[in-house]
Amino acid sequence: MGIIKRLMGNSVRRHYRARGYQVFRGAFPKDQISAIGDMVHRLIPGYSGELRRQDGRFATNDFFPGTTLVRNAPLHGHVSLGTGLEPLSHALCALVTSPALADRLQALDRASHYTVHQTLLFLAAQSTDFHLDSWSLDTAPRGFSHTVWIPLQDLDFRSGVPSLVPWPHGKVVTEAELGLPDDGGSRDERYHRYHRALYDKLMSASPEVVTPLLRRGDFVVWSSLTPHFTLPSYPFPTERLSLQVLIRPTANRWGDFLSQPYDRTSLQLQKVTERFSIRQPT
Ligand SMILES: O=C(O)CCC(=O)C(=O)O
Ligand SMILES: [Fe+2]
Repeated sequence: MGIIKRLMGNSVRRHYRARGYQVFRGAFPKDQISAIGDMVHRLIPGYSGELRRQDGRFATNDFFPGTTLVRNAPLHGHVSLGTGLEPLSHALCALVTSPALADRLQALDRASHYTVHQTLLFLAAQSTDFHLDSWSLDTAPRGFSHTVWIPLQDLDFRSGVPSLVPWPHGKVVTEAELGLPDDGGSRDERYHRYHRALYDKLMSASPEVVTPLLRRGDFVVWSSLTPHFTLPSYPFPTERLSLQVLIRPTANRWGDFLSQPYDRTSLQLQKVTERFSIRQPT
């Protein structure tokens, strides 16, 4: 590796460690991103079949009332979508297993192989509440899995974009530290209780947040423990083509915020390139 590349690697690594997120500009060819965005826009809203959705179930498009804006985001589109959507699925797979992505993740954590656990294809702006992605996927110990968030069109402050609370990498605030019981209640209750308490704690310190305004070819990555939420879009609802990818370094064991570790499905890994494997959905 050349000296310039190594120095740049060191500076993004330091930034990621200190702040728990990193913006990469011009990482992917604009044409590649535009082509995917066009396909999504052209193929998904008019698709009448069932696709796997964010909740894991198969369902047809659910539109915001009176619009053609799809609100139930397709899940794992990089593995498969419906008949006729194969070119889109291949393009998503190529994007999330690209050397361009591996190079940039490697600049953050120096891992040599990554496993893609999940993709979510958002067609419309989300209204995601304050949360940590660790509750969906994390490594064991926590903090080393990444969320890669890739806009598939140019976005601005009205687009309903994710916003991040800068967060030291690997910093865990436990339920106990928030004064919460760590065994009472269902997972759902614990999720809501935890995030409410963490939110209150952060708000009491008047935090500054970071809202990257990304263009085609850029992406942002944040760590599993970095708190974030979605800003409102104007108008609402609005089209906002984007891809969320949950990725971990393959060498790390994995689980989620509560289950440390949990990795009982390692058998379902499929190596797709020298640097990426994909976890097959169950
Ligand atoms: O797409 C968004 O607005 C945020 C979604 C989110 O929380 C995530 O990708 O982890
Ligand atoms: Fe998230």
